[in-house]
Amino acid sequence: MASDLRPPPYYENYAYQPENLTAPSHTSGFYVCQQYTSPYCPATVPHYVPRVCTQPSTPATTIVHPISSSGKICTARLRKALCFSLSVIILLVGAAIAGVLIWYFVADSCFGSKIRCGILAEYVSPSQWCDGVNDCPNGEDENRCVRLYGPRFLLEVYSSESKDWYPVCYDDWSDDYGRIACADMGYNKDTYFNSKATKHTSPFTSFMRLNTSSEDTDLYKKLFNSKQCSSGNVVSLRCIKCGFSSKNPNPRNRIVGGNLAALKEWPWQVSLHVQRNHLCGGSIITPEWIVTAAHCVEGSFSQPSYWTAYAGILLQHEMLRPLGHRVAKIISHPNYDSESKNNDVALMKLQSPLSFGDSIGPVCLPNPGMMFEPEQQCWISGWGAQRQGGSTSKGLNAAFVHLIESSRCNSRYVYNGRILPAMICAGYLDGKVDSCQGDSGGPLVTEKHDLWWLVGDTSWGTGCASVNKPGVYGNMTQFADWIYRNMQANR
Ligand code: 4AZ
Repeated sequence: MASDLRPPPYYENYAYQPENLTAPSHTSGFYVCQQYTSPYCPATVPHYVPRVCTQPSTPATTIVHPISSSGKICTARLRKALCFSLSVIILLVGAAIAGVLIWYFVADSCFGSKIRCGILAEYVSPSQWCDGVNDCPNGEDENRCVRLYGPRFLLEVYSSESKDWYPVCYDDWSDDYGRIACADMGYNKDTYFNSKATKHTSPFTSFMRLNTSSEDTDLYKKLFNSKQCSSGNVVSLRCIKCGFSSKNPNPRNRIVGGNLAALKEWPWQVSLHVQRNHLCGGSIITPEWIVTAAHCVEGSFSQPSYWTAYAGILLQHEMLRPLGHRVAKIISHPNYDSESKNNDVALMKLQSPLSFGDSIGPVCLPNPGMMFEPEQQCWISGWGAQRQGGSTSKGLNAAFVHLIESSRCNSRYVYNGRILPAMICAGYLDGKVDSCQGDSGGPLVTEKHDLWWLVGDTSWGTGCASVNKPGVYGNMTQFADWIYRNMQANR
């Protein structure tokens, strides 16, 4: 969290790397020069340049020499034949790769109306989605047929017949059905919070109703389309008690830059350590799942065994090994681009669940249909540096920021078109308050309808708290569906 205006050094901030960590090895695939005392290797090469030894070239007029004592002679004919067969092999392999690629990319358009199951070229028709029958090899077609809509968590079910989402009538609804729907979204049954009846308001003209007399055990096969709900109520479903904080209501007109946080204010905040060093932040979304940035877990940092997560602790020196939670699995967004930082989100699954209480608890993932104001007031938190180029902080800091519309953030004087739909800007164009190195992966949250929602994960920015260079965050509304699908598939 940066709270001052420091002059340059001005540099592109893409990822925080701690100073005292063993650098991941990059030797594989390169000839490391030091290993050879070759005159073709430059004596000193900057560390970040892959050091490739140039090979001594043979002068054009070289006479062929015997190469072994067994008397084998490398004749020009032999070389020609070898060259020819090598070229043929390379051509064939190239053609095969091109064929596979063409099949992979063209198949999509050829199968026009069909929907691809997963990453493999398996297709099913739209009417097979959410019809209660597993048609895809891994059942992907039955995976996400239920969703929570808007700030009131309205339960909606997808109808494969009408290819649309419908709210579910509260008539005959029970907690048992609620648990089934939550499990289908990837939640564990024991985080289930409640199902409530909510008055439905327009624009719905069609609903899903339960047929309790149906013999079918499958929830979705018990549902049928109806023009109305007899109770006049629809289901509002909470799969987890998320978004609660003991934060004191803050005067809205006061800008807070890098203030020390209190323990129960940001219960979803975790500190992610590698080799006992804080490296990144993260946000708790369930007892087992943490949302962080994909750039935190790039390359060799993608190994779960490197990481330990600390929750409910404010001070770094209090984060002792036995209090940490080991990481079992890391899933990076498949479309994360390390150059543009597009889709900078990743999930960490913990080996053991967190115990929730006042100082440890989940933040709510934004539901589809949730609207944030163009300048929505938000908070960022983390143990990042308090000034550009500084070291990470001892205590957790939090700062008040507001969203900045993408059109403004993309202007020539700000990020000049580098803000993509999966990114969101927050902070101040006049600098002063911002996230900084070490805050990456941590939360950008907002309070709405008395709950706290995860709006973004700290991703990048040019410097920290510099004029016209606000913080850039992963846009969580774009990632929620990916998160649910992965929680569901990795239970
Ligand atoms: C980082 O490297 C980082 N000022 C986080 C946020 C910002 C810059 C860098 C935004 O963790």
